[in-house]
Amino acid sequence: MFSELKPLPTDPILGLMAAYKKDTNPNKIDLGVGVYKDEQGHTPVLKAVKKAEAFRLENETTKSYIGLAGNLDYCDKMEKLLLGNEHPALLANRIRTAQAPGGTGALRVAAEFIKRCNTDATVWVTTPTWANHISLFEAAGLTVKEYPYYDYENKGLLFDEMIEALKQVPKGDIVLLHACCHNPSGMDLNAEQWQIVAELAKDSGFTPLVDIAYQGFGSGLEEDAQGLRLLAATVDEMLICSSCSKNFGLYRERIGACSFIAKDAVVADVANSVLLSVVRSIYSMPPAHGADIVNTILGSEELTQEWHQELAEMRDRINGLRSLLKDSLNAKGTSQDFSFIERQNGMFSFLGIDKAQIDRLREEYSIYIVGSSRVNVAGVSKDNIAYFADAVATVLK
Ligand code: PLP
Ligand code: TYF
Repeated sequence: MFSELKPLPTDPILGLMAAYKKDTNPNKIDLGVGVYKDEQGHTPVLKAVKKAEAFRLENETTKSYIGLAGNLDYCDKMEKLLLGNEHPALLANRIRTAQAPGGTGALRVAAEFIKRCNTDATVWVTTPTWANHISLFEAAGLTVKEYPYYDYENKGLLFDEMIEALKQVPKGDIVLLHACCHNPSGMDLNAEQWQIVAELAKDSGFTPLVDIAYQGFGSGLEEDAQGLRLLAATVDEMLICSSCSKNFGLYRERIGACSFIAKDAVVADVANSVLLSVVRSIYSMPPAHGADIVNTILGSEELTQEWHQELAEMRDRINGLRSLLKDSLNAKGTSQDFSFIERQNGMFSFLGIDKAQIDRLREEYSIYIVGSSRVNVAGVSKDNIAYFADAVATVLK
C-alpha cells in the first residue's frame, strides 16, 4: 500500500526553517517562518506564561478527559478577548466556541463544520493568502477561490477590485478575511473598509470567516479586533478562527479556538451540537495545557497586565523594526522605495524582489526569505540590519 505513494514537497516555509537550522554561516539571518524573535533572535517563553505554568504544575488536580469543547472557561475568555466584554453578539448569547489545537486546528474544524452546513460551499480567500488556507479547505472537500486583495505594484490594497469580486459571491459561500496583520502582505483593511465589507456581507448573504492569528501584533488587542467586532455587530452569522500561538507565544502548545455567531441562541445551540460532533470525529477532545495557561493569565488581573506589557513589547519592537528597515533600505539609494514597510502591519511584508535575488540572498549571504519575497520583520535586529540592507542593495544592483 505505502509503496504506491509518490513523494510530496514539504511546506516551503517549514522547509526554509530546516535549511536555516543547518546553515553554519555565523551571519545567517532567518526572515522565513512567522515566529516572533527578540533582539537576540530568540523566541522566548513569556514571563506571564511561565508563571501560569508554575501555577498549573502546583494546582492541577486531574488528567481526566476535558470534553469536546475543551476548557469552557478558556472558551468564555477567548470570546471576550475577541469581541470585547460587552459586544451585542455576546450579550445576546449568539456565540459558541470550541477550543482547538492552534489556529490551524480551528480552521480545520471550521472547514469540516462549513462542509456540514453546505457541502457545495466555496471558500473565497485573498490573493495572496497563507498557503495553508488553500490546502486545508481543499482537504475538507471544499472549493477554494480567490478574490483580489494585495496590490503588488502599489504595495497597497486592491480594495475596489476586492469589493467588485465579493459582490459576485453567492449566499452560502464563505469569505475568509484576515482580522489584522495580513499574512503574507501586512496590508490590512481600515475601519471604513471593514464597514463596507460588513454591509456587503449583510446584503448579499455570504458568510464571513475571520482568521485572527495576530491579535495584538498590529496596533493593539482592541484595535486589531475592530474589523472583526464590526462585522460581528452587522451580520447574522459568521465564523471566527483564533490562535494564541503568536500573542501568547504558545506556538508549540497548539492552542486556538473555533467560534461562530448564529442568528439567535436557539440556532447557536443546534449548530454547536454539529460543531462538537465535527470535533469528536477528528480528535475527540483538545489537549489541556495551552488553554489552561491562557485561562490562568486572562483570569488574573496581575498576569493579564504582565501579558499586556509583554505583548506591547513585541508589538513595539516589530513596529520599530519596520521603521528601521525602511530607513536602512531607503538609505542605500536603490531604485525601490521601501516606505511601504512602515505602512504595513504585523510580522510580514513583501520585499518586492524577484526569485533570483531571493536565491542570491540565501546562497551568498545566508539570508532566508520565503520565495514570494515575504520577510518576517521580527527576524531583523540592530546587529544584523546593516548586513541585511547591504545584501539587499547588492542583489538589487
Ligand atoms: N492563520 C494565519 C493567517 C497564520 O498566519 C497562522 C500561522 O501562524 C495560522 C492561522 C495558524 O496558527 P497556529 O500556529 O496557531 O496553527
Ligand atoms: O506563515 C507563517 O510563517 C506562520 C507559521 O505550515 C507557519 O503562519 C507556516 C507554515 C506552516 C505552519 C505555520
